[in-house]
Amino acid sequence: MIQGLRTIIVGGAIACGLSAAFGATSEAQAPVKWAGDFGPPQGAPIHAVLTSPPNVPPPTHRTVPAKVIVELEVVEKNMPISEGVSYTFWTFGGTVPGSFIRVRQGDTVEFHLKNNPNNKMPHNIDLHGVTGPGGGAASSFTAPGHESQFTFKALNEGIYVYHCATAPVGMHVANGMYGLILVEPPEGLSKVDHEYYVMQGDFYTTGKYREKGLQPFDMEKAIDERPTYVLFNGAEGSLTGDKAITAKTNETVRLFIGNGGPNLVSSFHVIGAIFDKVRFEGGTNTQSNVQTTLIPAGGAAAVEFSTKVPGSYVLVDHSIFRAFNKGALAILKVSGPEDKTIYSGKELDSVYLGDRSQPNLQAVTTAAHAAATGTLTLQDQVQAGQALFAGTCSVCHQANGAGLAGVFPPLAKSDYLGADPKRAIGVVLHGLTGKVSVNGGDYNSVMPPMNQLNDDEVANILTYVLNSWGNPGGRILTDDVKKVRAAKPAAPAAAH
Ligand code: HEC
Ligand SMILES: [Cu+2]
Repeated sequence: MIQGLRTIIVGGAIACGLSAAFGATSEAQAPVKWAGDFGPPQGAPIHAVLTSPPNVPPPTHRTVPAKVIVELEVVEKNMPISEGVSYTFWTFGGTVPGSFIRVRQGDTVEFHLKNNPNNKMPHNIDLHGVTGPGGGAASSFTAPGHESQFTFKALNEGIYVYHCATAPVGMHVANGMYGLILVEPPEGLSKVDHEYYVMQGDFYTTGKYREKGLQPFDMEKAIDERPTYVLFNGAEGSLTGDKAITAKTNETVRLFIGNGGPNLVSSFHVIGAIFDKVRFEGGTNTQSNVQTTLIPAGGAAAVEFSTKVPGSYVLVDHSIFRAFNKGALAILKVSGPEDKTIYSGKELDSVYLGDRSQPNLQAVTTAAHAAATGTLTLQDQVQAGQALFAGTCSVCHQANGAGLAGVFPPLAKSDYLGADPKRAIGVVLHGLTGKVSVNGGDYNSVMPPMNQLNDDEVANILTYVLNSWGNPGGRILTDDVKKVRAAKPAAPAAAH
């Protein structure tokens, strides 16, 4: 009875949600606890239509909750990021942003995350539309050549970001691991002539803006929040020229605009258009007559406007250097007859084209304090190193150092480590690729450089490793790390 009351109060915010909830309750004979839960899925399971940007799947046109199966594959691949410049993107479904997913509020979503066997990294997915730990991240951690499955009920309607949340999280996001999932309200969204999918992201390469060739990821720039590129849909020119999105005059356009970040907040603006309606922050409320809408990193909005005058409308991040000097520029081309009463002519086209997780922090604090007082004992180092290991290395080598057969070599009793403990410093700073043999097992994979760690941190992590899980003991000092770092400049944090 009390729970029923709760449904009424919570559901009262959305009239349609309320009536649908009631309908489902009486049919299914099961009490429904939360607004947005319209009872068990009905009918045969449906395979979700996934689309690549800038396309959006069609409306579900459903009036009852269904079981929806989503199959998403993570693919690591080289793609152009600008003219003559390529980058190793990590993608959900082969594109940046990842495939667009569309479900209806109340749907039960069975999610399959596949990690392509040619990939080098483990990945997972955190969907902001999920109610549950990590938004699914906890249940979807997937090694290369594996598949994970978890199920959630889409309780809240809205337009939600999803992203990879595997450590180092910032690096996975910076490499393009984000996308959007739309949870339609039960009555669907209002009909429009065009829906498009555009997502902003900031990118960090060791070379300068438009420096040619395959450009590696630059962890230092990422930490300093100094992007080389700020882009819509993962590449300069992804939505200009022949690839511009299009509409005719006197049509309605809805843009689902996401911001994957990892760092920047977008001041999203369409030059020459006023948004009639904005679902700001992706939520239920709308705002009218908006010029520029803020889209936080890890957030999204749906903007709507009508095309009254033909011409090229330029989508920008109005933090304007990003548009003209870092690539944050896309075009909506509107064709059709002029309406001189609204606009006289003369287009503007040519003018404008021109993780640290808590344990880590604690560890750093402990170590910094210890260093400041000159009391960094072996025990201090091991303790600081343990927390850092948990936040940095355990995602691959596992918390108990056992690794993952055939994918990540063990650090526990590692004969590779035992043969020469100090070479582990180079492994952490510069990464490791190519064939290695550890305890009789062969590995031929990639460990990305961890050169975001400072000398203290590397020393402490390795001291912890050497003193754990039956390893021989020993100590790595900050000075040892300093020497290795100086001897060979840290390779860019590339992961290919
Ligand atoms: C993204 C996954 C990943 C992370 C994170 C990672 N490693 Fe590795 N590590 C690997 C892989 C893969 C190899 C084997 C590389 C190869 O096949 O050439 C490896 C190899 C090693 C080796 C040499 C082989 C062995 O087992 O003794 C050491 C030592 C090592 N890693 C230490 C670390 C430490 C310390 C950290 C944290 C600072 C860390 N790794 C973080 C994936 C990772
Ligand atoms: Cu990932």
